[in-house]
Amino acid sequence: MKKAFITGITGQDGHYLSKLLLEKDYEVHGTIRRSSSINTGRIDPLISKYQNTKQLNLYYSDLLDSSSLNMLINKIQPDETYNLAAQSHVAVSFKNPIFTTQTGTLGPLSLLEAVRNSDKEIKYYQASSSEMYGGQMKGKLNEESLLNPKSPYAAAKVFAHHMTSIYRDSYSLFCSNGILFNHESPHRGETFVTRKITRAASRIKLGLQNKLTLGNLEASRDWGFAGDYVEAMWMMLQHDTPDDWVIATGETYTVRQFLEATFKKLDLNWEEYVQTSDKYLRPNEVEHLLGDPTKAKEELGWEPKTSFDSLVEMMVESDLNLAKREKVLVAEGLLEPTWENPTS
Ligand code: NAP
Ligand code: G4F
Repeated sequence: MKKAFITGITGQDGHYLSKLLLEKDYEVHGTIRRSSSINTGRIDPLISKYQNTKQLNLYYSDLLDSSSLNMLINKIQPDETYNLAAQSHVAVSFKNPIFTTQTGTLGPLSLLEAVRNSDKEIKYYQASSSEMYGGQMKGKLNEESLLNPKSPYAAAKVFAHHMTSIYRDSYSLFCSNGILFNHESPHRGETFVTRKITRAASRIKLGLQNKLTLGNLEASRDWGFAGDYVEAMWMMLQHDTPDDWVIATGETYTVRQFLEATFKKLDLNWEEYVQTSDKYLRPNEVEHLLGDPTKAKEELGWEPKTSFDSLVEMMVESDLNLAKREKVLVAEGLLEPTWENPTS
C-alpha cells in the first residue's frame, strides 16, 4: 500500500485528491489546522467511510510549524507528498501579505527540507499556479512562458515554484510543479468568483437573496473541474521523471460569461440582480489567463474531461440543492435568513 502525505487536505483539492488516492488504495495522511469552528466539512464523508480502517489519518499541523512537518515526514515516511496548503485567495493576499508570503514560501521550503533530509526517496508535488504569469499575455501560456507575478500570493508561488526546481536539480530529488489554471467544483470556497456566483444565483432563485455584488466582470479565466485536475497531480508523480506541467482546458471565459451561463441555467436574467462594487476590485488585477496543456497531454496522457457548460451545470445543481435545504431551515426558524454573504 503506497502512502501519501497531503498538506491542505481540508481544501477543495485536498478533498478530491484524498478521495482519488483512497480509491486507489493509498494510505492517506493529511494535515489539518486547529480552528475555532470545525474545518473538515469537505472530507467528513471520507472520514466516516474510512473511520474503521487506518487508511485515512489526520494530524494537526501548519505550514509555518516546520517542526511538525519534519516530525510527520519522519514518522509517516510517505512515498508521495502533495503540498496543497496555501492562503489561496489572491484578493486576501493583498490584505494579509505577510501571512500569505510566509505560508507560501517558508512552508514549501520547510517541506522540501524535510523531504531532502529523509532517508527514504519521497516524491514531492508543489501546487504552482497560473497566477504566476500575471495575465498580460493574450496567447496561450505554457511551461516556458514568462512569470510576472502581480500579487503577494503569486510572488510566493513563484518562489516555491523555483525552489521546487532548484531542489530537483541540486539534490536529484523527485520534485514536480503542477502549474494549474483555475479549477472549480461544488467544493470550491464560497468567496472565489465562480462559487460566489452559483451560490448566489441559486439562493436568488429560491428567494433567499436578492442581489449579488461583484468586482471586475471583464477578467477572463481558463476554468476547469477540480476533479479532473487532481488526476493530473497524481499522474505527475507516476511519471518516469520529475518536471513541470501546465494543467488547463485551453479555453477562457470572462466573469460576465460565467454569470450569464449560471443565471441562464436557472431561467434568470443576471442583469436584474448583479451590481458591481469597488470593494471587490484588486490593487493589481490579472486580466486574462489561458493555458496550453499540450505537454501534459503528450507526456502524461492527461486531458480535461469536463466542459465549461458541464462545470457550470454541476455547480448550479449542487448549490440549488444546498439552497433548498437552507430554505427549509429558514422556514422552520432554525436558521436566520441572510441576504448576501457579508464576507465574500
Ligand atoms: P483551498 O480550498 O483554499 O485550500 C487550501 C488549504 O490550505 C486548506 O486545507 C487550508 O486549511 C490549508 N491552509 C491554509 N493555510 C495553511 C497553513 N498556514 N498551514 C497549513 N495549511 C494551510 O485551495 P485549493 O483550491 O484546494 O487549492 C489547493 C492548492 O492549489 C493551493 O496551494 C492553491 O494556492 C493552489 N492552486 C489552486 C488553484 C485553483 O484554481 N483552485 C489553481 C492553482 C493553484 P483550512 O481548511 O483550515 O483553511
Ligand atoms: O475566483 P477568483 O478569486 O480566483 P483567482 O484570483 O483567479 O485565483 C484563483 O485561481 C488561481 C489560479 O489562477 C489560484 F492560484 C488561486 O489560488 C485561486 O484559486 O477571481 C477570478 C477573477 C478575478 O479576476 C477577480 O478580480 O474574478 C474576478 N472577480 C470579480 N468579482 C471576483 C469578484 N473575484 C472574487 N473572488 N470575488 C468577486 O466578487
